Amino acid sequence: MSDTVERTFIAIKPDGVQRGLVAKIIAVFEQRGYKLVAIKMVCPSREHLEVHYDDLRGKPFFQGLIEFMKSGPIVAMVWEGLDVVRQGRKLLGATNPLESEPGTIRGNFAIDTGRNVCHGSDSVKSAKREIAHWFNNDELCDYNLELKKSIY
Ligand code: RTP
Repeated sequence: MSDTVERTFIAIKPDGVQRGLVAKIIAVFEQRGYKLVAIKMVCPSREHLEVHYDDLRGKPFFQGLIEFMKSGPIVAMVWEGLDVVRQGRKLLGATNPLESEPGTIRGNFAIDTGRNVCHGSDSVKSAKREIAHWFNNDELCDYNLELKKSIY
């Protein structure tokens, strides 16, 4: 992978998995033209989730958030492409679903901040930390997207 190509960590939270939204969320990123370089279904430990959400430890909703994230499997993914960290957040929509625009994933599928279907890294620095936290290097695939690009 070239250093100039970004990667971001996107997770489909337990509510997104249980509501059968996995394929729809993947399609949003695929159709935009981003490249899926890693994917797995996981039931992470409390400790793993607490490290993932380390910057929110002081928040009143922290324990509830961890309980919710432990309530079922999560689909963890890494997506690659130009500006994918910022664009990924746009595709997800605002954290508070009441502020997320229709057409975004949260704007289409969520009405509750605590059940907002998906997570996306909020900066390139966070993305690097989160990808390393959820994936081993040998789980990240390098492949050529030329064939797919030529379809569009
Ligand atoms: P995420 O990490 O899940 O992508 O969400 P985010 O960056 O958009 O928002 P963040 O502030 O990092 O919050 C992480 C998740 O915590 C839940 N939350 N609940 N009850 C509340 O006021 C509240 N605020 C945040 C949401 O599920 C949010 O996605």
